[in-house]
Amino acid sequence: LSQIKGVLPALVTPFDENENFDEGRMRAVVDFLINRGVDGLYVTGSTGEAFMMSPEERKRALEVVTDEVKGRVPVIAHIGAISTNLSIDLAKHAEKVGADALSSVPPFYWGFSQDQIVSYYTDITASTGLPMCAYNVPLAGLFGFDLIKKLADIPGVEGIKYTATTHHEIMRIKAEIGTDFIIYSGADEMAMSGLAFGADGIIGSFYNSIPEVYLALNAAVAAGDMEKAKALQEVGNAVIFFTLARNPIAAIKRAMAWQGADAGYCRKPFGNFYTEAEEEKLKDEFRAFKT
Ligand code: NAY
Repeated sequence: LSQIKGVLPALVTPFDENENFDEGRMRAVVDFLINRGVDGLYVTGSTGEAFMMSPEERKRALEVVTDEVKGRVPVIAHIGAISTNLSIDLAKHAEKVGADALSSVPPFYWGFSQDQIVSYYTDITASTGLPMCAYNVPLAGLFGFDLIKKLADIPGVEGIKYTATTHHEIMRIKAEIGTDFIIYSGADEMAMSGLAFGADGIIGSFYNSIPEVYLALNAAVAAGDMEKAKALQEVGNAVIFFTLARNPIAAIKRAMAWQGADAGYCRKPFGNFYTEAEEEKLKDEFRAFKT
């Protein structure tokens, strides 16, 4: 994971009007983001609507991405599922089709014990030669520092995608686990503090639609220009907080379409902006939006 740093969109998965995976749009989106300078792609995560897709569809989406990327940027494949066997199947496939790293949410829904979560990551990382980035996200149940330490001891677990907002823990991970344990900050609205507290990169939904803001923010933090980073974070947050109140993934997909890469539509029960009138209303609301 030490080779994968910077700004990585948690890639959207384009679906067409009938909710079928849209390979053409997927390829166009990948090129659009690489041309805009992103440092890598995080595929079939929560922003990629993975949990609304069948395993076959997840595999197909990843195949299309790695085929289109052709090694231009690193690809992290999110292979998380509740069943270890299913995750292993997805992980092996990800390795076969050329992903550079794996990531996984912990098994969720039933409230698994720490031992069960450790076994889950141990079994998956043993099944391939790819590095694993564990995924600490409130939606799947936060780890807590003790569990992060246990996960970091598993051979192959080389880092964490840290989507919790307790950024002081980023410092603690670097101090107590080690600076070579790679951390990606996952809350876009706090990208500046994640990076300032020591994260090696940022992975998030809004790097699909406004990557330049965050590429500039990442560079500003690296250069120690906190005034500039703060100003950029404010620009990003205006977009984020507007969007979060309005079917965020669908709105991000339309915002990409307005910029030349039509990312299609979401799967239900997410809503969509299908008509021109709906899109115009969204644009009007955004013009009128004050943070
Ligand atoms: C993924 O797996 O798609 C992600 O990386 C998601 C990261 C996002 N967090 C969640 C909980 O969806 O980008 C963030 C998030 O959309 C943003 O910070 C706005 O809250």
